[in-house]
Amino acid sequence: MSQVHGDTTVGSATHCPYCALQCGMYVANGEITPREDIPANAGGLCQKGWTAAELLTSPERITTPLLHGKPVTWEEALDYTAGRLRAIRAEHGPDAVAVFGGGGLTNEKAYQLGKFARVALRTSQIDYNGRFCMSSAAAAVNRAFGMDRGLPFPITDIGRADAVLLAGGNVAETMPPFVRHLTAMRSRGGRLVVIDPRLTQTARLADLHLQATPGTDLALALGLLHIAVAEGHADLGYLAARTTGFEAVRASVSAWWPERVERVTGVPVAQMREAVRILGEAGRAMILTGRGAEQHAKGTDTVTAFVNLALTLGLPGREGSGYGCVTGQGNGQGGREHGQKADQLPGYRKIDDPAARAHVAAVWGVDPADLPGPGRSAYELLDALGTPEGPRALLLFGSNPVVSAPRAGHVTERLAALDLLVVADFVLSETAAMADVVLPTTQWAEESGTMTNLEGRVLLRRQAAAPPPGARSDLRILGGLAERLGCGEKFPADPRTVFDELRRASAGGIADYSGITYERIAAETGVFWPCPATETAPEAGPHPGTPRPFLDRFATPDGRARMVPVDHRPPAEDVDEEFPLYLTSGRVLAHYQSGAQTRRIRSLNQVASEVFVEVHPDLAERLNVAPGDRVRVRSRRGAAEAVARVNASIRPDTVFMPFHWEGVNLLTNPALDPMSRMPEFKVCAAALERCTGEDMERDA
Ligand SMILES: Nc1nc2c(c(=O)[nH]1)N[C@H]1C(S)=C(S)[C@@H](COP(=O)(O)OP(=O)(O)OC[C@H]3O[C@@H](n4cnc5c(=O)[nH]c(N)nc54)[C@H](O)[C@@H]3O)O[C@H]1N2
Ligand SMILES: Nc1nc2c(c(=O)[nH]1)N[C@H]1C(S)=C(S)[C@@H](COP(=O)(O)OP(=O)(O)OC[C@H]3O[C@@H](n4cnc5c(=O)[nH]c(N)nc54)[C@H](O)[C@@H]3O)O[C@H]1N2
Ligand code: SF4
Ligand SMILES: [Mo]
Repeated sequence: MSQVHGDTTVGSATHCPYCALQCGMYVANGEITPREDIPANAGGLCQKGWTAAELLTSPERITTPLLHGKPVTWEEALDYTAGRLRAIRAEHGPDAVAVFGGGGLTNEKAYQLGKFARVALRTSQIDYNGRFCMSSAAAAVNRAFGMDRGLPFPITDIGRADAVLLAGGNVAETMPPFVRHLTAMRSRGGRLVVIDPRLTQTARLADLHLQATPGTDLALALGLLHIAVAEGHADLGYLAARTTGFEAVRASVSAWWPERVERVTGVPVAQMREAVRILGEAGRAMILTGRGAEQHAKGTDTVTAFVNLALTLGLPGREGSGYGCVTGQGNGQGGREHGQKADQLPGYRKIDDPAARAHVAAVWGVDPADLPGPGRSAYELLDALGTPEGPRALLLFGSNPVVSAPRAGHVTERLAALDLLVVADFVLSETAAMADVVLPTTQWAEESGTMTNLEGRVLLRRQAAAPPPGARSDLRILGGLAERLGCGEKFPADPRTVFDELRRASAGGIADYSGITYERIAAETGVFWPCPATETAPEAGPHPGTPRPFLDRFATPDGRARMVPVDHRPPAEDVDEEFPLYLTSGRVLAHYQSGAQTRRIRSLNQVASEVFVEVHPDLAERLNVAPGDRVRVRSRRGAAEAVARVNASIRPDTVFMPFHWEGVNLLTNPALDPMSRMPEFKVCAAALERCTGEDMERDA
């Protein structure tokens, strides 16, 4: 599609449909080439990015609405849906209808979905899959810094650091072009430390790999902090000037002497000391966390412990140093700012804050008293579906919980118990296949909108291809439903119109987008939030955006970072005789998330076509398992079969399964973090055995 003169929303320069790196790419006539002008990828792409256009024209694409599996017209699908929603609401009240969103949705969609729930449905029951993603890091940095921006610095700062500690992130497989920033750092003499129970592709790049037992990062961080204090690396001047609470934190780590931490984590004392030396002696250092450290029932406290370590070393708010969470989904950052979260209104406002309610209600043209309060968090919402107290209808945009939710067998039962399940998607995902109504949507390259990448840089995805007849954008679908619910005028389908309203709704909030326009993003290759509109002081010129928000002060009332003492505790479910192995989970390069998209791309599916479990050779020998054997992995929640991959890069007490296929989430433990409501995806107790001939016959 050629550039329409003067229209910034159409053109070949756009961004990848997948992860939070949001690599810049050109899409023209089905061909993808990388953009050089976007710093996150600067000319790089991973194989998922290179092949992303294939799904635009895939025969597996759905382009006709389905009602109970049968093709129907849009009028029929929307009339039916709105009629059922009205009936369910009339019989059971507004909270009987729930909404589930996704961190892959554009800012405009995430905003509109939150508004749709509160204004068109008047339900409190909305949450999204970001709860399963970076919510623990978000809770921890909100507590510490008063603001949650994944990386509070440009990604290129990483290349200029002298040391990086990466806890539980495998960027070599999850964001391959990210590696160039780590390589840039190392080529300048900087050092990389990685914490991971597996010797991953990322850990292979590291100068030091701490191969901790799953679920023990909190103890490890406390141990590193203990050593940092004992060896004189605490930056007392910085701590006095920029933080509160250090004394309590110092007292709380005194009991975490190195030998004790070694017993809990399996990491040798000498390696801990080396890690602290690398960080403590670096001029500029960074501590980063990924899902490995965060997706635990103690994820918030674990991230807090790493933040405390960073603060003790004097890193956050110093140019070139800091703490950051490596956000995951394409719009994982923006998706958590604009109101699709149960407790939230646009601009990263709290839904229970009267001033926030008044501001947003004015933008929406409703009475603040009519806005619902906070609803259930993602897993609690899924768990309540179809129960006497819970929602009876669910509208789902941008997630595939049948594969990706913890204890997915149970979640699938809950979805089946609904009176109405409506799924908007462009493929028939495992979840869409269960739906009463499937609404076929346009895809990333066929629509425009903004995405906020892992740095907090707001980017413009331009429309680069024409949508197939039959598909409608999520915004148009929401507009069509709103019209039938009597408030269509409040739900325009044009992304720019929605963005302009989002700007007003976010004005004055923590994530203030009011000074960001499509034109500015296009001209500047992105704008960092917060970026307030400065119309009140025109002589000051437009606000430049905020690449490094903490240089002068943190976003807390007194401007200081809050250090909060935390303590280690074992996983929600520890190993025992019956379930003697730690089971952890994560990703492989070729597939994205639940695989709904990438399992439908031929070349990616050829590289990785079935679920496997990684097993250490010693464990394999003990269990009489050979490479390639079919094995059964069991937990207290269920059982799943997988092909054994025997390799020495994993701890002998741990097995790993990717979650891109149905399998591992039949086993995972939905124990939730008390603050973030994050489920414990990254550790549960499991057992493994070779499948017998009988199993194979039964499965055949
Ligand atoms: N290829 C690919 N890339 C992706 C995605 C994808 O699905 N596929 N998804 C995107 C999204 S949404 C996200 S959130 C990011 C996630 O990006 P990452 O956080 O890098 O991904 P994971 O593979 O989930 O987990 C990272 C590592 O944590 C390790 N780990 C497991 N348990 C523990 C533990 O207890 N402690 C520690 N320290 N480490 C542990 C695992 O061995 C794994 O290597 O990736 C994004 N990019
Ligand atoms: N065991 C285990 N489970 C995990 C994790 C783990 O590490 N281990 N990680 C968790 C994490 S970090 C995440 S982020 C979740 C992700 O898991 P999911 O929430 O299931 O994410 P996706 O697989 O990306 O599902 C997105 C769905 O929405 C569709 N879609 C994509 N874009 C759009 C759009 O713009 N509009 C609409 N209507 N549909 C769209 C896609 O086709 C796909 O079907 O999984 C979590 N589950
Ligand atoms: S790293 Fe992420 S954004 Fe970049 S091409 Fe791969 S999937 Fe797309
Ligand atoms: Mo994620």
